[in-house]
Amino acid sequence: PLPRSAPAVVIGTGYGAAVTALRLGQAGIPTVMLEMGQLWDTPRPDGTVFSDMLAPDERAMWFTDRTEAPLATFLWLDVVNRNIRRYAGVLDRVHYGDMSVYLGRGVGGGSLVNGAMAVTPRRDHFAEILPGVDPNRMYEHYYPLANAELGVNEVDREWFEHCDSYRYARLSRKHAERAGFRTEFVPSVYDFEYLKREEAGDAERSALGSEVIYGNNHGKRSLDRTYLAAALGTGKVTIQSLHEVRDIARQQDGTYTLTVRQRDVNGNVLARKQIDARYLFLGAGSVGTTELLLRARDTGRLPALGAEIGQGWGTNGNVMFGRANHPHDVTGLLQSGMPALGIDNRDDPVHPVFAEIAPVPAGIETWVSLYLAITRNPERGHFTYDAATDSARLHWTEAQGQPSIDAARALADRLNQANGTLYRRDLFGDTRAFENRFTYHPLGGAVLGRATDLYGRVHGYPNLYVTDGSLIPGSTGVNPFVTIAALAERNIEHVLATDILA
Ligand code: FAE
Repeated sequence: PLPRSAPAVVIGTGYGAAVTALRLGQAGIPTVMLEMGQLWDTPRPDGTVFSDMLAPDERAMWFTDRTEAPLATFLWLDVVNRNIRRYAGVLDRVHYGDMSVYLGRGVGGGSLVNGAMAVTPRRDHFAEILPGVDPNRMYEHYYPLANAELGVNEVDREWFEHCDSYRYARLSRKHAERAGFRTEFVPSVYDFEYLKREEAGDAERSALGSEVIYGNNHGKRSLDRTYLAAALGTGKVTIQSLHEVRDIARQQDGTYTLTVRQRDVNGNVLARKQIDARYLFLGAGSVGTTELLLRARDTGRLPALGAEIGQGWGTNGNVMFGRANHPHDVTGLLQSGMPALGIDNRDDPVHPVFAEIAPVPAGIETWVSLYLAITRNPERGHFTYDAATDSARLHWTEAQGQPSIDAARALADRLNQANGTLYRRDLFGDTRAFENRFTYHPLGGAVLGRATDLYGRVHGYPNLYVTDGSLIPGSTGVNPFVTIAALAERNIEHVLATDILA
């Protein structure tokens, strides 16, 4: 049961939240974590906790009647998605007009559904996005710390060169080299030794079993196996799943009172509860944290929250595209769902791009080379609170996604010219070659140094902290979770020493 009060409450169980809870627990602070999604630890009779991408069931998505995969169609056919029952599934796609945001739901947040790519940004990019943070300490201490705790590993290069799992990546590398581009190996929190055993037939298939965005049954070091397991191991941290925080208010004495809605996996409301906290940490992700703060401000519960709440949001320049390969260039029937290689054209002065070589784990030869490009789109959106729906509304137009397309096109055109190939126009529902109407990497909304001080303390409210991707102003230049974790490590160390243990 939910206690009536706790010294510290952490909202969410994603990267920022998990790091924060571990360090609070180690410092001996009793901490309650509140997570709206479910705890994914109970296998069905067939042994699976999650469903795969080829036969998704209700576990795949958060309260929707049909799955909504990023590749909407194949040969323009609606063969990708499935009707499902409404249920507290693991992947959410939140729609805001011209933009939709993919999010993980469950104990572990985005770590349950993500591609496991654990990339540390270049120092110059980090210094550019977070100028108030000492990069020396980040690169000497907090990045290595986060990488170690997350269990980041690298693919065996020798195995990579002849395995079946990454034939698709080697093909894209060949095409990239022909176009004069460099590729770079991508570290991962998927256990590459496990992947080797999958390919050898010695282990249950997960990355090789078309599992990724709807969760992995094996092989992935998601947060429930790393930071959250360690946090629970301190004996000071508890996690309440299927508990969604709706409102945050503050008492005269500075205590925060949260209103929490408990639901079952079918969405039935079981109870409304309250919990008081002396220290409150928001780790509900860019979208979740921003919505909670906007609602608190605009309903008058935390009226001193400033105009910076909701600002500085970006897509990390995400844009997806596919190329049509020649018949002799096969990508392979077996494709690891976990990318291991990216095209690194970040030095391009006009269109810097880091393009992950993504799998199409369809189980058939598709002749598609797929990419998720991360571009430096300077456009920023913002959120406002909509009283009618009691939710946050994102202001972002399709035109704001155009710089991402321009950058990706510069790279992709060169790939196609050098290889005599064309775009695939059958993948995104219509005939577009570039899909920029969704993001996997929502960032911003409560930006460090603007909505908060340089350690995530929310302006105007003592003992209220932001710990997650909302601190980062719209871009990391690479996949963001290592940066979110490392920044959370930095901030909680300072907050513990200065505000809590002092
Ligand atoms: P996040 O992980 O989103 O966790 C927030 C948690 O809070 C979630 O569990 C929510 O359910 C919960 N929550 C929200 N609102 C409430 C509320 N009101 N009450 C209670 N709980 C709440 O936050 N990044 C990489 O670096 N590499 C990748 O390979 C990669 N691939 C991705 C693939 C997919 C399909 C997706 C969706 C994302 C991917 N990402 C990847 C992004 C990465 O997962 C994301 O940046 C982080 O998970 C964000 O971490 P946060 O701590 O901000």
